[in-house]
Order: sequence, then C-alpha cells, then structure tokens
Amino acid sequence: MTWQGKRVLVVGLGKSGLAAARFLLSRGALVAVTDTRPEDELGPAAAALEGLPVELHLGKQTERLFLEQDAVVPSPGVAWDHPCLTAARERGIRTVGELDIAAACLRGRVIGITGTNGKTTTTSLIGHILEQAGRAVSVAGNIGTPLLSTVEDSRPDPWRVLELSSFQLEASRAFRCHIAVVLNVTPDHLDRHRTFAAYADAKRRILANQKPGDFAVLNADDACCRKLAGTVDSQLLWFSRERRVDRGAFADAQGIVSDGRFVCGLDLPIKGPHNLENALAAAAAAAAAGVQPDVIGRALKSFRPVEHRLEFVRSVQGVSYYNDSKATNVDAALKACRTFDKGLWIILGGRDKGADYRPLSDALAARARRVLLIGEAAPIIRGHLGGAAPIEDVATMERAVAFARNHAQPGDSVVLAPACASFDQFADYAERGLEFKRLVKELES
Ligand code: UMA
Repeated sequence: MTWQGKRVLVVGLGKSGLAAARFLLSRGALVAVTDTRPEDELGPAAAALEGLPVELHLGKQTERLFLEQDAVVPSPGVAWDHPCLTAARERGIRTVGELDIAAACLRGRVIGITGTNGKTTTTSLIGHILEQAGRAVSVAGNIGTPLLSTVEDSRPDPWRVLELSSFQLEASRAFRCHIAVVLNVTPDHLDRHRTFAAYADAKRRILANQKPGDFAVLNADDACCRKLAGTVDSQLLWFSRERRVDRGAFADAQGIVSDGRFVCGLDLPIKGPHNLENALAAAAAAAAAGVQPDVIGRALKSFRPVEHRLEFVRSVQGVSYYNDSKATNVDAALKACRTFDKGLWIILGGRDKGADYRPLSDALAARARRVLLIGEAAPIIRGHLGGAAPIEDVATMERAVAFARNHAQPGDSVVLAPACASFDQFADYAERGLEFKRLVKELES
C-alpha cells in the first residue's frame, strides 16, 4: 500500500502509535491520531507530535472518526476486535498493524521471537550473540523500541532481532520472519484474546509467510509448540531441556549441544531452568543464522540478565532480593518460584488478567515461607491458593518489602514475581520493578 495522500488514523498514542504517526508522515500520509486518554494524561507522547501536521483527537474515540479514513493503524494495546475497528472493516477500510506496515519496507534478515515467557531475555540474548559474532544487528519490537521507529535505517546487510507479542502478531498478515522462534505458549492475555485457542492462534502467525529456506525454532518440551510443528512450511529446528534433538539445541549433563556440536557448559549467568530454555532457543536461532558454536558459547557466558527479569538486586543480612517484575503471568511466576529450592518470600498481585493462580500452589507449598499479596488481585489469588502457603495481605509494595525485611531469615530469597499486570498501582511493569529496587536499595544493611 502506498501511503502518499492517504487519510490514516493511528489509534493509541503510546510508543508504538508515536512511531507509526512519524513513519506515516514521512511517507506522505495525512495522519490523524486518537487516544482515549486526554492530553494532560498523555504527557510527553502528545508533546512529541507538536509542530507536526497531525490532527489530534484525544480523550475520546468515536466511530465516525474511524469511518472517515482510508486506513486505520491500531497500536498493539488496542484490541483487534475493537468495535470501531470492526465497523471500519465492515466499510471496507483497511486496518493494518505495525508489523505489516514494516513488512513492506524492511530490508535485511529478520529473527522474530515470540512465546508467553522469555521473549525479552531470548531477544536480548540473540542480539548479544550476533553482536559478538561481529554482525550488524538491530534489536527492537515489544522489547521497547517500536519496530517502525527503526525502519528508516533499514539496510540490506544487518540482522533484525524482534521481540513479537501476541498483540502484534494478531494483526499480522504479511510479516515474514527468516528465523521464527516460539519459546512456549501457556495461558496469558485471556482478557484480550478471550480463549487460549485465539491466543495460540495469534502466536502461530509468527510462522505464517515463512519460505522453505527459512527456519522455525520450536520448544520440544512445550505441548503447544509440538502442535505448531504441523503447521511449519520452513525448516524445523527444535530445542529441548529434556531430550536430545537431531536438529537444533539440547542440554545434557555436560552442557549445551547445538547441531551435534558442544557449545558451552551449563553454568550460565542467567539463572533457572526457564533461562536454560531461553539459552537453548537462542543457541539454535544463532546457529541457524550461521554463528559458530564456540562464538555462541562465549556469548552465552558473557550475557548479563535483562532488567526486571529475575534480576538480582542486592543481599541484605543474608537475604537475597530479586526483581522479576516482568513475570506478569502465572507461568512466569511459576518459573521464578522453581528457580529457588526453599526459603522463598514471593510478592504476588496487581491487576488480574482473568488468570487461574492454582498452578502456583504446589510450587509454593514446597518452597514459600510466605506469599505477600499486593494490589487488586489479592482476594482472587488468596481464593485460588487456598492453604498452599502462609499468605500475608500487605496491599502495597512498600509494605511487602518492609514485611520481608522484618521476617526473612539469612539464606532466604525475596522475589517480586507478581503473576499479574501492574496497571492498578503502576504505569507499567518497569515502574513496578524500579519501585521494588528503590525500596530494596534503601533497606538498612
Ligand atoms: N489506547 C487507546 N484505545 C484503546 C487502547 C489503548 O487509545 O482501545 C491508548 C492508551 O490510552 C495508550 C496507548 O493506546 O495511550 C497505548 O498503546 P499500547 O498499549 O499499544 O502501548 P505502547 O506504548 O504503544 O507500547 C507498545 C507495547 N504495548 C503493548 O503491547 C500493550 C509495548 O509492549 C512495546 O514495548 C511498545 O509498543 C514498543 O513496540 C509492552 C507490553 O506490555 C512492553 N507488551 C505486552 C507484553 O509484553 O505482555 C504484549
């Protein structure tokens, strides 16, 4: 689609909408932007468009505005079946997500990473491995840098490593990944996708549009990934923590093996079995991109954990504090729990996304000294966990940290892995993680 002279409405003025508006302006479109939030709540995002020829419709979203357009570009956070988008489609107005806009003008090769958990770590890991291999590489997408803000710099030679969310993929019809990685698919975002089948279907779109010479890297230990294998049109590579695989990467007692060649031992700087899976996925993807095993091994060893992902904050009187604020769903919180053998103080809660918290019960029963509940979801979590572990309703992060400080014993670990969204008390998971770290750093040692 050529954008020159087209009336295009960008829905949502967050990071992605801002990048989309700028991109579309650069391509000659007549851009309007709408956001349900008023200008004073949007802050810098609204100011960033000042002086540009953009029509702003803030504080409300009317169907009429959508129906006046040639095309509508929703931000990832806008439901794909939003009534105004549906009405626009029924009128024959094109609704197009950021991935498909980018698909038409991206050059270079794309490694896309999706999955319920581990996306950001694996995306960063692959970026790090390629960099260590001397490749020109750009890392973007759901990780925080909107894809459309990087398209203008697109050159034929570099690799583009993209974290892709179900929200972005749901809108994708044309986006192609030369190497597509699916880490795991477990229930999340059911408030948006409604059913697990619809969520999994959105994830599956990462494999659509692949060509026979491309690669699909799937988790052999994940039931949903095994089902996806039947839909792959490219070359299938597996990764597994539990079994040997012929093509792809696996772990045995000696270490990580990729395509039959030793990569490195298991003493990685990133902790926990879930991070071993992320490392295996990254090793398989990097090998598919032509990186040699010794380079992959050295890069896996020199990688440092990403902020808010089981990030070690500090130790106070023998108690270790970890920030896993990015554990915004049950499966991620479960993975965080399983990283610790015993003596766990876990901070759970925030905004519920329609989750079932019962899968946490056994892991908590085996290792949690106390569950500290914060935020709106506290009564739901308490109801689901029953008597699995002692529970304390502390309501706020400040009280959670203070409670843990007063009661935890040397050797214990205090972990923020909330299993919920943050929006009831914080702007986002990053603000929540920063607040936790600030409180922990202020503790007297
Ligand atoms: N809005 C509307 N109408 C709606 C819904 C939202 O106007 O119906 C407005 C909101 O008022 C807000 C704006 O849309 O002002 C926010 O848009 P957005 O939610 O798409 O957020 P962005 O700031 O554009 O950030 C998005 C991704 N956010 C989501 O997918 C929810 C960021 O992922 C991503 O880093 C960024 O683009 C850059 O690519 C964040 C995320 O939480 C980290 N992702 C989810 C996750 O990882 O679980 C999928």
